[in-house]
Amino acid sequence: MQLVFIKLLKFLQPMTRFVRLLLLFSLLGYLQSNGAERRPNIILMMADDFGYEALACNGGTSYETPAFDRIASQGMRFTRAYSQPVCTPSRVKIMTGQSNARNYISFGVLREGEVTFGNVMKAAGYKTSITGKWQLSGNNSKGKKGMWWQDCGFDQSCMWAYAHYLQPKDLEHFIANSSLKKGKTTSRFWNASILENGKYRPTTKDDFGPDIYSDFVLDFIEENKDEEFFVYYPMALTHAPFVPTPHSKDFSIKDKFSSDKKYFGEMVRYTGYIIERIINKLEETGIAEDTLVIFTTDNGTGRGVVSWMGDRLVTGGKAFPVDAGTHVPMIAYWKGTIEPGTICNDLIEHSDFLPTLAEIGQSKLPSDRVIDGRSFLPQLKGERGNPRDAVVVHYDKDPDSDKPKFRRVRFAFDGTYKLYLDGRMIEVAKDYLEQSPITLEHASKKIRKARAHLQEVLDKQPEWEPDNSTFGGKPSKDFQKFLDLQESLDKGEKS
Ligand SMILES: [Ca+2]
Repeated sequence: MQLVFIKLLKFLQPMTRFVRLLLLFSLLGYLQSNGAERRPNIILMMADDFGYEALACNGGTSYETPAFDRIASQGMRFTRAYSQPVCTPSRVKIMTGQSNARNYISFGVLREGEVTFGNVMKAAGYKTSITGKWQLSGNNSKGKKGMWWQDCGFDQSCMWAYAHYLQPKDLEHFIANSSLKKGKTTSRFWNASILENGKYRPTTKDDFGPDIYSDFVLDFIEENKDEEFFVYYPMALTHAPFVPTPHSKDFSIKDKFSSDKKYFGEMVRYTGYIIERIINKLEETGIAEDTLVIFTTDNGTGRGVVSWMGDRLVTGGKAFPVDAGTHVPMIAYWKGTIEPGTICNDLIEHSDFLPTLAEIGQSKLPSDRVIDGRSFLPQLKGERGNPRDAVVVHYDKDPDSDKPKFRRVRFAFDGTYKLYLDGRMIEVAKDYLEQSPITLEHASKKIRKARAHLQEVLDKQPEWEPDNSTFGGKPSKDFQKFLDLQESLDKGEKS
């Protein structure tokens, strides 16, 4: 090797400095592109309205989730992943790696000019695809513009289309041919309204949207098995309406187009079936070891759905900053890299995904903005990494509203204690409904220390003085309903 190098230097000597440098750089580039290992593919799946308690492998006891349990036993299960309490806030946070305090402006809107993980992975040379639900292109009611998936780095797409995504003639066609009740404009499940690579794709009452979205992912894997790719799959399941799946038994056509909470568990189970289909496809195409699959969800289970975790009753907490609204499942599968059956207790929040993906893709993070997340790639590889000591949730679903439906809150949570910006401190596992804040008067040294630490975390956040005056110091109407339901169920259980 040394001899080759000396010969090379002798060969380069008579040339100008510029030509020498040019040759050296081309050689380095050649070695890098040929010697470098293939960067892993990434498939990120995020279900809709699906709390931690829904999975048997997380200790849930209401539903059978065999596919999820198998995937967890072959991969890594995260016990402390936290989302925003509701859809768009989570979607903005997971895609941009930033706290909502920095870039969330309105429901249904991803602010123009944002850099998403789609942009980051595409810039790194990945083939990209998105499938499922978007909800970020603007809200007609408030006239705020958002971004479309094409602007966010996604080359291929197969999306559930809200009415305003469709051209008037396509919407007319959909309404004329759909099995939905009048007034319901589009469907995400049976007889789904779909835009595939920008074109309206007609479906029938026998087509189940989640099958179409996942078939699209399977085709994308097949077509790109020799490339480096990133699939973002924000799933339509398990949001309302609660409908039977193709695996459900004895259901009528009416059941397909109405909603009954009894189907929630079957939708959960079907979500696992879809993930397993994708993993099987990776095996079949021989790229399972080159592909990281991550499953998580955007927020807690829909309100009114009641589930059990042993003797703990959990009512769906979507849209509330309590545990039932923000504690979400997270499972990673990566054959040959993740030690099967690992449990990771590190705190994870949605902002951590973008830096993790960027590190895997060896791509650059945007340098002109603060990224709040930190990569959990080391943990996936079984290393200690740089786990966070608190998750921060900044929640203001409707910053542009004078009469918000939900309280505006911010908290830091260390996995045991939670401190709100307004000073309330909660020990989560002892007070899931957050009705008995800890009083400092009787607080132990340990609690005082935790509080000081969480206060420090909050102090590092952008300044904010939320206006909650419309609530008059009381819980919001919806939160009161949630508390009442939980209380009546608890009583029923005890009597
Ligand atoms: Ca949601």
